[in-house]
Amino acid sequence: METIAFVHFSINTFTDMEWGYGNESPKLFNPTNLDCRQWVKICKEAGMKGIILTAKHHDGFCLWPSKYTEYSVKNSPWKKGKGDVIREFADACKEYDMKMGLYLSPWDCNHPDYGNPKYNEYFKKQLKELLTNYGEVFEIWFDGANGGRGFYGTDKLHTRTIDKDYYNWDEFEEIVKTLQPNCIIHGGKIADVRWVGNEEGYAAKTHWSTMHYADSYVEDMPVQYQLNTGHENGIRWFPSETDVSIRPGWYYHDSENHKIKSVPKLLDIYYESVGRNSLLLLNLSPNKQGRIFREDSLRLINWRKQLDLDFENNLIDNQTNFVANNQNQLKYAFDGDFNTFWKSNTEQAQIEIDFGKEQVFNRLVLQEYINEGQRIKRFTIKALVGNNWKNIIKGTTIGYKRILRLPDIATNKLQIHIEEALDQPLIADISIYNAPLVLSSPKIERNQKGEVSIMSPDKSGHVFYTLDGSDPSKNGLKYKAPFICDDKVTIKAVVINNETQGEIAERKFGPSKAQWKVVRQKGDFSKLFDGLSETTWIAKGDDVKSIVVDFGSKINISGLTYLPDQSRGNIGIALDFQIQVSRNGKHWKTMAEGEFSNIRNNPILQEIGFKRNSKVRFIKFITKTVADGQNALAIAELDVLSK
Ligand code: FUL
Repeated sequence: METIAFVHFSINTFTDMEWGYGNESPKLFNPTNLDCRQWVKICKEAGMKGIILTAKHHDGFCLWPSKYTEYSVKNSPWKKGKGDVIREFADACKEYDMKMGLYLSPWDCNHPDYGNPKYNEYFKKQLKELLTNYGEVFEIWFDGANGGRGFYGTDKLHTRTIDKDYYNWDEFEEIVKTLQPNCIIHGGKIADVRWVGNEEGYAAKTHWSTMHYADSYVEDMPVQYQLNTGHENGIRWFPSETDVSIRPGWYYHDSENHKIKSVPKLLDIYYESVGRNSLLLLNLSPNKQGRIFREDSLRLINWRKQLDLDFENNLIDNQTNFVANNQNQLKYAFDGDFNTFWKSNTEQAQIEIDFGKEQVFNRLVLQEYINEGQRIKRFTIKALVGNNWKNIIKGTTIGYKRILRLPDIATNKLQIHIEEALDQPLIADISIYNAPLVLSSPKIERNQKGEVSIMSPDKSGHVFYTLDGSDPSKNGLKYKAPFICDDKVTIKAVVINNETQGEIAERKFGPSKAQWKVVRQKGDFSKLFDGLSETTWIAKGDDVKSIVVDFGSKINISGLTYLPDQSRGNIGIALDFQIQVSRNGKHWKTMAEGEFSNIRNNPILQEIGFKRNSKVRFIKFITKTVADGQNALAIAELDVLSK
């Protein structure tokens, strides 16, 4: 299927949360203009082959009028309690010939029985409802996040944990496979597809569709890493799904409207998921109206348009000649048909492609015939440059699809050397393209001194910017070198190359940080305030669970932002917070307290707003729990909110 969509829409859309606690009133669910047809139509145009909708998220609120709970659309004002989002969604999918999938969270913060065995019965009944009443379901998504803080039908926020055998997975599987024999299961012990190990949108370059069963995973290696690469000798066909959101969060938040991923970023995600033998599951977040926001849909459609351009013209045509170690049925590797294949007679293989004239290319698509497994382990691509064969790139796995993104290469001839494989390679298809240039969206940064830099990897073209929130244009300010702008400001920038314009980047900055210091602690604090998400302050030790910042003078603030470590290892992620402020560094007042939702899997910028503005000189960020029990607290950037 290559690309499918996720839709996160529920009570969280109305409470501005990522993880609800299960006590949010169903009365809050009231989309003013819900239109599932709009979601499906956009996804169809964006080339998605299926859509998975959150029927029930961790808060327990049901988008359908389940017979087994009152916590659903039937107690919401939407359509006077007579509505059924799943029905509307199913009808829309049918109308547009789109495959329908459903997400059903096992974790349920609303249900009083959650945590004791009885809850399994409730879950099974809900599963049956969803798999019986709405037509064919191509995938059911059971989320891995399980147990935590919620109200669970009480009036107290508390934590419930479950043991590892809590769910009756075998019974769930029987229900799914009986009611919907073709339905793919994500999650739990009965999964058919695996999570890719992150929510950032990438599979590892070496990516096997095979894995061992969980009890044979490699010890002392993070599970997330193993999911990201797979196991070369895994005995189980367990391909991955790369789930990532078009926005920082999974649900819609007004505050993230300027953080929708750019087309170049979405292209990177495609190339690092589909292009690495994974399936892309890209999330959309309908807003309170119940519609996908204009900007998100434009990004999505423009992304697909660009992909269509990238793969518009296969440079392999009637003029192209091929030679291989085994000439027999070689044409099947070039017929654009995934169901036919060329089989090498040896485990090492070599294919030469002769264009018959010079061609410029920058994309090479390789596909194995996976019906008989994934076999290729190592390969090298060579091109004839002048009279010499030059190594262009070395790679490892291929699988269903591997897309190599290369700099422009001009050549008459190309060679694919398969150097190592688990068995004789079966090549389903090879195609070659010359994708057009896509201008990047520039990166805007401000350091502690207030110096602003605007960077773009595009050598051709110039950067233009504005400081007043308006859209930059060719006639506006042209960026030449870093400049000082040390106050609250919104900066927008764009790359323009003759008539071609990239996507506008936008950053909002708060008050000056020039005088900010950290009190009573060691370490390189410059990393906390340098405006760079890739540098991180790390404090090791059990006792380091807090940090105090002195602003140098009193400033007016309305909250704090915390950017967790952004490296792929994600060290020292705080799971909860308490924020205190002080005018003098002696008397402290607590302004906010709570847990970060989904921060372990999706360590995006966390914004903690205060109920009131406060004029203070000191701020203290305290955490009780660091992810994975680590003895370290790491912060890529600390900043304040100021209204
Ligand atoms: C995660 C959940 O906790 C998020 O809220 C989201 O639904 C994502 C797809 O999976 O584990």
